[in-house]
Amino acid sequence: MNAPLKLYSFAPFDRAARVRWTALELGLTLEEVALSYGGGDHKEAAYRAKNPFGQVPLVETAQGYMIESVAICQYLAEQHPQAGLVPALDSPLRANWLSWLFLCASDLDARCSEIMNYSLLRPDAERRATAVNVVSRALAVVDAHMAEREFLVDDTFMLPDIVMGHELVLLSLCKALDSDTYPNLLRYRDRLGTRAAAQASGLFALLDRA
Ligand SMILES: N[C@@H](CCC(=O)N[C@@H](CS)C(=O)NCC(=O)O)C(=O)O
Repeated sequence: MNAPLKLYSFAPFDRAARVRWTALELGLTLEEVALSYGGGDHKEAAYRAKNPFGQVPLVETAQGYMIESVAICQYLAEQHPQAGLVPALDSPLRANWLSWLFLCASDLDARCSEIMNYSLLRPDAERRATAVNVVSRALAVVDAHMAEREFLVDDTFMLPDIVMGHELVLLSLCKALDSDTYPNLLRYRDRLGTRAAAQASGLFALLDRA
């Protein structure tokens, strides 16, 4: 059996959720290291020696420490290509797959993070409203994209669905994803949540408590 993948996180909803869900889709064994955000574990010298940015997620791989949630997910998915989360380099799906993955990892990630901050972590109604308004333009496009699809790329479950799924759960926790405005995204989110690995990740259980 391979050594467990050591994953550092704060909570079930932070960006480590993407790594956890990906690892579970790949059938990897995880060894979780829970850091205390409030207690400032991530600011301690011992942790900063592993990740000088003082953030999670962080994983320990055979090649050393690795940071950046989506990079970690892509790395793991490429190590296990048989799971089908990543198309081969010469696949005609690769360009579309990369476009969706980077949309999730850049613009959507930044907007969801703002909404999370201004809704729950440092509540600020005005800034929250601005962030919700900005993200609404992109979400409307994704909602239309999902009108007649099950998954983002080639109607096949792949890595961009995990990152998007995480962001949809965060938006839901912040009450920024209503079913009247985004009916297709809500159905897509719930479809993702039925996957065994998604359930085992603990991410979707948070919706029951929201
Ligand atoms: N782009 C990074 C962002 C990492 C990040 O911002 N992590 C948050 C938790 S989701 C964090 O560690 N925040 C603590 C801090 O910045 O002090 C990634 O995707 O991994």
